[in-house]
Amino acid sequence: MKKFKSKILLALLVVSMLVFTITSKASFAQTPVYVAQAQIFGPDIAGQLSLSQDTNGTVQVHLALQGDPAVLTPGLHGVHFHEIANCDEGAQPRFSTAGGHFDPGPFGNSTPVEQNHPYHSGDLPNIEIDERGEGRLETITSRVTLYDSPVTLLDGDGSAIIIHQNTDEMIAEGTAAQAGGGRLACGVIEQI
Ligand SMILES: [Cu+2]
Repeated sequence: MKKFKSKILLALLVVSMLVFTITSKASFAQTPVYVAQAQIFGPDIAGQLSLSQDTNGTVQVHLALQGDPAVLTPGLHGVHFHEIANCDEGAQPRFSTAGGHFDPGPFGNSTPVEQNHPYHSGDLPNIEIDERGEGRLETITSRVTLYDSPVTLLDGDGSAIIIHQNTDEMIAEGTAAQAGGGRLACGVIEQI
């Protein structure tokens, strides 16, 4: 009788494990993942941005940059999402067509950049560039989405990523130079 009971228990265990495996696989398959990318360019600089977001809300940010170390100098460079998907290298100043920092609201203020900085939706940590002019930034942000929402990067006029000449010192109500200064490189963010 004892043996029979343990066999039933074993059978129940196997069945419940099977059910768990099947249902967990099904729920994984149903989880939507949103992805976007940008090809980054600037004088003597190239790079790649990859973004992905699942239903837990955070956006995974993978940024890789390579450039002439005389331009993309070793050290920390400011990185932000900017409010318009327009990277015009010939604009004066360069890449000003991308507008200010992405900051849709409800109390958003992208221009001048000092307002709301470093609390803009589009503000990101600096990227560290090495002696060879190369660097990677791996981070997350919960301030933006890749799906339809009040803070989606893929809004009517799209968004861009900008790499700055200076370090973003993350100073509230500081100067434009303290928020990164000139624009070295830009990439239009596209859904894939
Ligand atoms: Cu910026």
